Amino acid sequence: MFLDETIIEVISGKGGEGLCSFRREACVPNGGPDGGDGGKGGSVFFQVNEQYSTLLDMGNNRKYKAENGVKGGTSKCSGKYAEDLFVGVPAGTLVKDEEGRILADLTEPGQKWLAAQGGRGGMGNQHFASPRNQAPRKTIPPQLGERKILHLELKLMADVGLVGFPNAGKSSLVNKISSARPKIGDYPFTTLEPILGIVQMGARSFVIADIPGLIEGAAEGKGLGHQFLKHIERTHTLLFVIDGFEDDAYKKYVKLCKELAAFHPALAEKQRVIAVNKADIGVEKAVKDFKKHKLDVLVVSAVTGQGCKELVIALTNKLPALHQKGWH
Ligand SMILES: Nc1nc2c(ncn2[C@@H]2O[C@H](COP(=O)(O)OP(=O)(O)OP(=O)(O)O)[C@@H](O)[C@H]2O)c(=O)[nH]1
Ligand SMILES: [Mg+2]
Repeated sequence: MFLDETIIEVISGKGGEGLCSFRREACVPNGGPDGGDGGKGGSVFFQVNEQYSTLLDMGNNRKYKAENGVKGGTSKCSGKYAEDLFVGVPAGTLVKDEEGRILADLTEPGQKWLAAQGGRGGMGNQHFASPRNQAPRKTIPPQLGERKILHLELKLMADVGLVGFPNAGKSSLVNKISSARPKIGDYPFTTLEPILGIVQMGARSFVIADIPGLIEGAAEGKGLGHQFLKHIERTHTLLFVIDGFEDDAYKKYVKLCKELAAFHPALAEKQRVIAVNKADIGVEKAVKDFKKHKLDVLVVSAVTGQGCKELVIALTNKLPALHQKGWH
């Protein structure tokens, strides 16, 4: 259900041509054949890169082509091998062919998979002299590169989980800051199952999970949200979404914390960001209450977009160090 997918084209390099040439030196009138072999074409490999968490991190390049091998030289010199091309993919990438057959399941950091084999270099005429033919013009042509269309699929794992009471505006925020378009409604329990969205910020991206609203007693099984708390157990950060228009917003936050701790103490210990939503209709009282309790909050409006950029930056700053490498 939560699939990130893309289709890419990989093309390996053609081998270099083998050369047909003959030794020419002042005192050797009929020099033998000395055409060198062509270099091998570059192969295309996929390699798991831990800095990537979604296929978007691969960038917009949908075509990966390795260089061709270089033609053989005179004096039996071989042409240069082309370098292999390594394409970074996130861990958990499944590679399929156009018919949907699984070709590779790339899970381990650093794991490599040969996506397209570089072509063998051609053979120069140096190899074909025989007693009957001292001046062969024969060469063996190089192998062409391979061209493949590959389908990449990634089962997304959420980095950030949204928690809040029904109607707080979780789905509206997800809608605003991510690629997902969950349903929004002015009634509780609009969201019935978790939805994942990708948030992109510059060259980096992360995954957020919108889950149904929690209600008091969720830990004992009331409402819907508790069934889905397990979906956010593996996230590293929780985004608390609070309806700041409500007078008892701070109290609701405390209740939410209690519910989470009752469900699983580890949830209460996760890093958190608190977003006081609905700034466009007035959240001053709520913000004051949070301040009184020395809690930092971000004031946002999912409707006008106020504070949403700051929210994305705050969430990005919570990404584990590994994710931040290569961040620019
Ligand atoms: N004025 C205003 N209304 C908002 C804002 N964010 C959400 N809403 C409204 O609040 C209502 C609930 O929004 P949702 O995004 O569906 O809330 P939710 O937290 O996902 O709700 P559940 O899925 O039921 O838990 C909708 O009518 C939204 O239009 C906001 O920033 N300002
Ligand atoms: Mg919702």
